[in-house]
Amino acid sequence: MIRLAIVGAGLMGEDHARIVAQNLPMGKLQVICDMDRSRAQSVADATGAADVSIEPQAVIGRSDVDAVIVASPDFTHAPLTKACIAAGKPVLCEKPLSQSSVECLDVIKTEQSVGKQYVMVGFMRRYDQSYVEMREALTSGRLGRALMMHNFHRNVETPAADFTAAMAITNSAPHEFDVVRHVLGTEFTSVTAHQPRRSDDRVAPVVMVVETEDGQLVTIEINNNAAYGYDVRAELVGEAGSVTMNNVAYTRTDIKLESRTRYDADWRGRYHEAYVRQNREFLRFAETSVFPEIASNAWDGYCASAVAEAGARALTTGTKQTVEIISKPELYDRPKEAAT
Ligand code: ISE
Repeated sequence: MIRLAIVGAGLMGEDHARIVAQNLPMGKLQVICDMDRSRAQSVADATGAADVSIEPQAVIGRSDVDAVIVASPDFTHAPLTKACIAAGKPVLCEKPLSQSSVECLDVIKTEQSVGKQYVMVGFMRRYDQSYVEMREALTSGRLGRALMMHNFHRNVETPAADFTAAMAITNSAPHEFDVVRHVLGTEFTSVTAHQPRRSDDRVAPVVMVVETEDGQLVTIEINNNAAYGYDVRAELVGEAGSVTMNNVAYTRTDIKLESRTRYDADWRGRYHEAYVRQNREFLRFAETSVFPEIASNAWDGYCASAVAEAGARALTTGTKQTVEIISKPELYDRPKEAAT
C-alpha cells in the first residue's frame, strides 16, 4: 500500500484524488494539501483522504507519505518536484514540469545528483489507447517508415480571460509535443507557427509545423476556442498506410434523419482511462522503484518545454525557429524502439 499526498486540490488535484479513491486500491490517500484549507477538506471529504494540510513542503517530508502527486499551479511544479527528489519520494508532477526549459534542467540536475529517477511527468496521453496503437503500428513495422503526424487539439473555450496565443503553445501544445515525440521515437529540430484571423478578440487557433531529426513533418493545430466541444484527433501517416484516431463516444443517436454523437466538455472524461493507467503505473513505480517503460520522465518534460519555447518564439517572430536541446543525460537512456 502506497501512502499518497496530493498537493493542489483544484480541478486536476481533485481528479487525481478521485481516481486513486475509486480505481486504485493499492494507493491510500494520506494527505490532501492546498493553500485553501477548505478546498483541501472538501476533496478529502469526497475521497476519504485521511488528513489535510496547507504546507506542501512539510507534507513532502512527512514520514507517513511515501509518494506525491503535484497538481498545484504550474509555477510551483519544479520547486515541489525538487523537494520530492530531495526527500527521496517518487513524484508524479502534472504537466508542464516547468514552462521554462532552464528550470526543467534544474530538476534534471537534481535527479542526476542523486543518481536515480524519482520524477514522472503527467503527460497522460502516452497511456491513451489510440496513441498506444499508433506507436505499436510503427514499432511493429506494419506502417512502414513514419512520414507525418497530424494533430488537432480543440477546447471549448480558453480557461481564463488572460489566456494568450503563446499559452496555447506553452500550456496546451506540450501534450502534442510529448506524445508525438513518444509515438515517433524522435526529437524535434525546428518549428514554425501561424494563426488565422478571427472576427472577434478571442485567441485564434495556432497552427504549427514541426520538423523531426528523422525527417518527419508534424502539424499541430491548437484551437482553444473551438466552441463545440473537447476534441482531440490525430493521424499518423507512414509509407505503408496510416492510423487515424477515432472520436471516442460510447453511443450514437439516430433520430429524425439525423445522427448525433456527444463531445466531452473537457479532457477529464476523454482521458479518464489514460489517467487511471498512468496513476496505476505511478503507484507501481513507487512500490518497485522500476521506472515505467512508457512514462514521461524529467528529460521528456524538458524536451516538451524546449519545443514550446521555440514555438512561442516562432509565433512572435513569424520565422522558423530551431529547437535547442542539450544532449540526453545517461540517466534517461531508454532503448529506441520505433522502426525507421
Ligand atoms: C490543458 O492545458 C490541459 O492541460 C489538458 O490536459 C488538455 O487536455 C487541455 O486540452 C489543455 O488545454
